[in-house]
Amino acid sequence: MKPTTLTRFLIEQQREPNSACPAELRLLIETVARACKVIAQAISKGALGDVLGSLGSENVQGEVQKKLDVIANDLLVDANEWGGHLAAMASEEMETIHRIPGRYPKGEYLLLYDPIDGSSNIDVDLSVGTIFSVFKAPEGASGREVTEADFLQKGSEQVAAGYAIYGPQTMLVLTIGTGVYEFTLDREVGAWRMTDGPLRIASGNPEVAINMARRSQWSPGIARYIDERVGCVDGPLAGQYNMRWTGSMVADVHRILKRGGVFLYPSDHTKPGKARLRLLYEANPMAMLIEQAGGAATDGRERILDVEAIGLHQRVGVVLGDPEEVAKVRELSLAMD
Ligand code: AHM
Ligand code: MG
Repeated sequence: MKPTTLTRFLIEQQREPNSACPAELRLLIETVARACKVIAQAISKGALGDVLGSLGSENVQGEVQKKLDVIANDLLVDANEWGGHLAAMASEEMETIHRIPGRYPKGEYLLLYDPIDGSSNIDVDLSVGTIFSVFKAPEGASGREVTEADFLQKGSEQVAAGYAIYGPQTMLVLTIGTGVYEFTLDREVGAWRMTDGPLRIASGNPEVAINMARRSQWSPGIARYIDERVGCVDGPLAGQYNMRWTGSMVADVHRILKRGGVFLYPSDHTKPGKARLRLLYEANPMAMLIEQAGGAATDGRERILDVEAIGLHQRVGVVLGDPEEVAKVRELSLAMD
């Protein structure tokens, strides 16, 4: 049997009673997926396409922009602004929101994305990805100018979330709130074909993903959790766990969705409010995917999807994956921090 395509999957979801996928959302997801194909094409050309290296510019967060950060951002803007399904969009690479130009019709959705997640891996041919999140614009936004405040919704309000991963295979992993599905890009025909789903996070896989170089910034609870498993503390768990860290959240989350384990990028305990990952276009969409696959996603203590959004580029600590491991982190954090 031929695997279902993304298009067919979405149309069938649209036909469900009380569908989570109205036609406009389907068009939006297909547009993002199409842009990801073009991004995949650019990435795969590498030096031959003159897309590697840095631009010398910085984004709003003071990070040096890679050529591909900007190429992918522009591709997503160009693909999404004319279709009539969006009210506005926002990205890691744009200081403020991108409103739909007056010459195009406006739709009812808000799109947020990280065009290239794991940028530091681009030039060394390791996996990178595109992460996206979709909200509905608040009631009444269609009759006025969309503002940044319209994007400051809780993650639990997301109507869709997903990522494309540009690895040995190019894949799209998607949820519209009805489970998590994986599609592999069939390059010969240009179609996304379903290759797995609904995904369920395996329990009990002793694999931890964390950047050990940030140890001095961890809270005592996080340090204890790691030390007991992969550190130098003797105890029943010593030697039982393995560690993986790719430097691409997309790749680490993909591994967790496929075979379990836990991912941690905690906030900086020494500097209140400081963290690495962004809430609206990194933590929220990954949290929705992880929860939809039976996992848990917290900032160490509280559910990410309940975190109040106060800024477009707000950062947050992230602990996600196997719900039992996430619960252990929470327990230690509550007891020790
Ligand atoms: P980016 O979107 O600018 O690439 O940053 C996010 C990435 C995540 O993919 C990854 O988990 C993390 O940053 C790696 O950070 P570090 O270099 O501190 O290990
Ligand atoms: Mg990122």
